[in-house]
Amino acid sequence: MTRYLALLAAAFALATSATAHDYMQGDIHIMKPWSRPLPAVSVNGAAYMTIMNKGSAPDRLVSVSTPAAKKAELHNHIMEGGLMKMRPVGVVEVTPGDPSVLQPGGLHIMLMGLSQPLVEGNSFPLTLNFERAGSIEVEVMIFQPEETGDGHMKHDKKKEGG
Ligand SMILES: [Cu+2]
Repeated sequence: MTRYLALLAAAFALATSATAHDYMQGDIHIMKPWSRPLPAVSVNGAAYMTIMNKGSAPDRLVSVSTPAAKKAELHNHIMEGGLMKMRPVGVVEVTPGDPSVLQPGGLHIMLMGLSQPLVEGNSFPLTLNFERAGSIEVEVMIFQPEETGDGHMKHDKKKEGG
């Protein structure tokens, strides 16, 4: 009986940590940091999340770092001559009442020079440095997102050259 209860408690803790995957520090609220699983041969990856500012003063995400990659950069996708291209951005503005959504095809955290394969079900730590809220460490969950079918995530891989 005691053993059963212990197992139940462990299962509950696991379920809770998997669903409540949010982080709060100061006015900053970070929701569901995630990354796509990638084969071991992949050099670069990307991390996504939603960042909300619950305060009244604007904040800015100024840099990121992770032991999972040699270098982590803030990137955006822009259309240039009919092609989607990635460009580093200096900072990500986090405006009160206007969530900053990092997602495939848009703003993202570029992981350059992966130090480990991104295996589905695993996770890795990522530190986000904000101008006002300071440093926030989150755990990035690795999973394959369900296809949403809205089409805006699509890349033209032939034109982009990979
Ligand atoms: Cu990028």
